[in-house]
Parts: sequence; C-alpha cells; structure tokens
Amino acid sequence: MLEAQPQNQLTAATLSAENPASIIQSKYQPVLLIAFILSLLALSLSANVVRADSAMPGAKVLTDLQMPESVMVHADGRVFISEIGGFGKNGDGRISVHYPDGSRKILAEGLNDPKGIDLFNNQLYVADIDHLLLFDLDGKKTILAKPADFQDKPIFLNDVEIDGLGNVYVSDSGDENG
Ligand SMILES: [Ca+2]
Repeated sequence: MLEAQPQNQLTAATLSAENPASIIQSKYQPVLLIAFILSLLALSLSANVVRADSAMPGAKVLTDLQMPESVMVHADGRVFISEIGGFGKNGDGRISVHYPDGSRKILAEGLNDPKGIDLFNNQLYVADIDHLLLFDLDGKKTILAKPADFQDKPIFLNDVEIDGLGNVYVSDSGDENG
C-alpha cells in the first residue's frame, strides 16, 4: 500500500453559503515549483501564445503579451489569457481576450500575478497569488475567496479547475520549500 507523502497536503474549505462549491487546496512538491519557475523563465523569453498546431504554415500567433501564463478557449472561439506582467509585481497583471477576427480587449486589469484560469458557466475563474477571483465575460469582478477563506494560508495559488458540479479546485505551489 502506498503511503502518503508528508509534503503533499490536501485541504478543503467551504465557500460562502451562496456558493456551495468547495475549494480544494493542494501543495505540490518542490520539484513542481521548480518546474513552474523554469516554465515562467521559458515564457519570459518567448512572450507569446501559439496554437498547438502552429507547425502548420500560416498558424496564428498572439503577441504583445506580458508574461502570459494560462490560456482558456471559450466554445465561441474567444481566447482568454492570464498575463502576469512583472513577476512579483502587484497591480500589473491582467486578463486579455482575443477574438477570432484578430481583435482583442482587456477583460480585467490591476491584478497581481494571475496564473491559472478556467471557464465555467460563462464566468472566468482566476487564481491570483492568494485570491480566487471570478469575472463575468463583461469584466465584472467578484472575489470568490480571500486568503482567510482557505484552510491554509494561500501562498502561490497556481492552477484552477472547475468540475462539472461547480466544485472549484485550486493548487497552491507554496513557497520555495513546497
Ligand atoms: Ca505582476
């Protein structure tokens, strides 16, 4: 039988009564944090987003992004991208929206270091360091979870995923020690 890794923690906190979904916090092992940092370094060297099928000639490349982190595509073709801006610099993060016709707009700005994003019921969930934010597709912001709402103080909220029931899962990579 496998024994649980002591550095892996899985905790849960319940959101407000209006939203019965739960937040699952998990802390990755340090090696994953290192891999994440390396991926950030790679992104900072090539700050754009390329469709995975970009091996095809004429593939579309999205540029002029400020340390892009996560990409989520709406069923109607809109592409949402979290942009960290300066890593560790607050207030310069944003969410941009890129339309199939090539136009773009900023859905949200003034964020800190937004990372994981997910779409559910036409709302965009955003993990921003120690807050879980929710934006409607017009950019109206709701704070879904602040630091005190988590069982363990969030340090480095990273990925976010919503299951089919509306439960919200968010990973916390922790500090340099995991
Ligand atoms: Ca930032």
